[in-house]
Amino acid sequence: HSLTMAKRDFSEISDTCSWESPDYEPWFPVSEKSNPLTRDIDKASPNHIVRLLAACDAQMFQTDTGTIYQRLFSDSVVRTMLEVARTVEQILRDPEDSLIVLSGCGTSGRLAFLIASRFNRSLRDRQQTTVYSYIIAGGDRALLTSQEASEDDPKLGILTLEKLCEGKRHVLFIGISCGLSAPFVAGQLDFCLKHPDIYTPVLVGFNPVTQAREETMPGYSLTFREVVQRMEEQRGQRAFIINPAVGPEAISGSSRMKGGSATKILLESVLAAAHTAAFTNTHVTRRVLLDMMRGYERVYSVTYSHSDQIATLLQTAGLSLQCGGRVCYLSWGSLGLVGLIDASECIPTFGADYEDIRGFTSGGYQDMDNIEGDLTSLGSQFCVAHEDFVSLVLPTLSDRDTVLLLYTCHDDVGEVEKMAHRVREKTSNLHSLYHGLEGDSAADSIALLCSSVLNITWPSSSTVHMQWELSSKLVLNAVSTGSHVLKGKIYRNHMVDLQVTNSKLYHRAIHILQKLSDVSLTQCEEALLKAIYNVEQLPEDITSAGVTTHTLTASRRKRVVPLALVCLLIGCSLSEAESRLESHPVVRDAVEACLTSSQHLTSSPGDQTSTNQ
Ligand code: F1P
Repeated sequence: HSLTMAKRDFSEISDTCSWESPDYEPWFPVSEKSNPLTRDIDKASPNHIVRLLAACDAQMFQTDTGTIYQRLFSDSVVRTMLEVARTVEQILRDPEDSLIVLSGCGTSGRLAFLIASRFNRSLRDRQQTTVYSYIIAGGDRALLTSQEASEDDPKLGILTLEKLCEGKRHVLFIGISCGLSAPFVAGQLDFCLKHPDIYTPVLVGFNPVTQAREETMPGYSLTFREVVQRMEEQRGQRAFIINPAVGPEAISGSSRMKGGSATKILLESVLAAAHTAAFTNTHVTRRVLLDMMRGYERVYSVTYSHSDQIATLLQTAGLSLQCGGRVCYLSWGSLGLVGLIDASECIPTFGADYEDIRGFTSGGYQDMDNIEGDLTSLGSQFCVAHEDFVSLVLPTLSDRDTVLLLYTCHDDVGEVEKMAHRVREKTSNLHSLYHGLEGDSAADSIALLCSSVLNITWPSSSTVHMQWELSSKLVLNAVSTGSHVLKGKIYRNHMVDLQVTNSKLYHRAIHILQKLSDVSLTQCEEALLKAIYNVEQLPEDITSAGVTTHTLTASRRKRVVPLALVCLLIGCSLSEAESRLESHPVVRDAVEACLTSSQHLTSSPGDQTSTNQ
């Protein structure tokens, strides 16, 4: 029922210019293309934003349309998933000296952690040896903050993998890079190919192999694409590539959204199918795998059948951000990590302050089970327990702030209610997201304290926890993305004020500048470098330096892309661009004001299409 409802609801949003056409932004891989559906998301109402996000997410489950792109349910993809699941199954049957490593950068590393922890917990519950481990570029602090520079280092990837796997006889290495782009992961995959006696590499990403990144990697002789080509030569035996296309992100390049969701769907389906087989003494079948994937498709539909409530949340969060307030996610149990992850991604994605959207989880680090343990001593940003919320945020909480409770029927509802009362003393802007099972009823006492309630009911199943996580991820992604759209952080469907902290983001910034200013890539790169180094002329030592030097410098500067854009649009100096940006603190307004005045400058006096500001 809900599936048809979701399909009907979003049918008005249709894609007149398909991203699958070979002529559509051919210079970009799918993961970096702009989604034709969301071209005007920056001007949409909260309700419409949710509908647009739902339509984009629906692309994850679209079937093969006969183009060059294979999709989640394509035969070739399911077949490879099945092969990987069988390898996992073998390891589960004979776990001695074996390891399954999930590795990635940024969101991909966070999901590696989330998935590895979940399946280790499931092994522990069965009194089995744990076999999973994770690697995130930049170490555990990257679980909560952006450490994107390590992403560019293939040798660091290799060293970390070697150290983790010391003494192992068999390692199944799952490298996740949504864009088939992270050098950290490419180095690890290449290392695995060179040691086939121990390592079997699996690559998970969402571009065709022909769109893997071609740029040279610092201190390495191969490109990501060349590593993938070598994997292809071994494909199906000693190397596996799972790379369906899921369509461009709603906000261009924001792979934390569909990229992250599809990673979760793919890998959890593979691992859950392997666990079922190993512990029921059967073999992994295509049916079990497909059932899992269809289950996730239902999660998508059920979640977005609550679009109106999601829109309410997004609107209230947007209002908080607009008036300098904060948004806090207070989660219990397994939803804790999902909240922490979504909140922490706002810093690199939207240039947000860590206090803008912040997550807290009931058990703090005790529940997280991360390799490096309690990270609280690293600073306030790493204080993630409910106690921290009570001491750091609660005292100054007001109606300007939004608080969202996230819990399920498996959590201690009494605890949730206690917290709801404490928050309610400070703000009436309290909301809840609750996942329950068919047959049980949500706690009315909590609902009475909240100004909006989103209750989702699920049929009972052994994998329902993972479904709750995905559902919560979709809701929170919509809330954090939508509220930043409402704050004016997005222009069309581009995040213009991105942090240029690694080479992928450096190149993305140049392409955004090119798209919006319509001048050559070379001119855009020059403008970007001037903004990064804060110079009006580029000396030889800057132009001859490498991208790593540029991104290191950029990480200490603010608003470099908007600055470069204003310079390009108006042809002005950096200092003039600075003052123009100061008078338009909202990036979208600044861009629009410049576009209007540049149109005015270039149009003939009688041109009626130019708008005078
Ligand atoms: C990894 C990643 C993203 C992050 C940002 C920089 O991307 O860290 O998670 O949001 O875009 O890159 P990928 O290797 O999964 O493509």
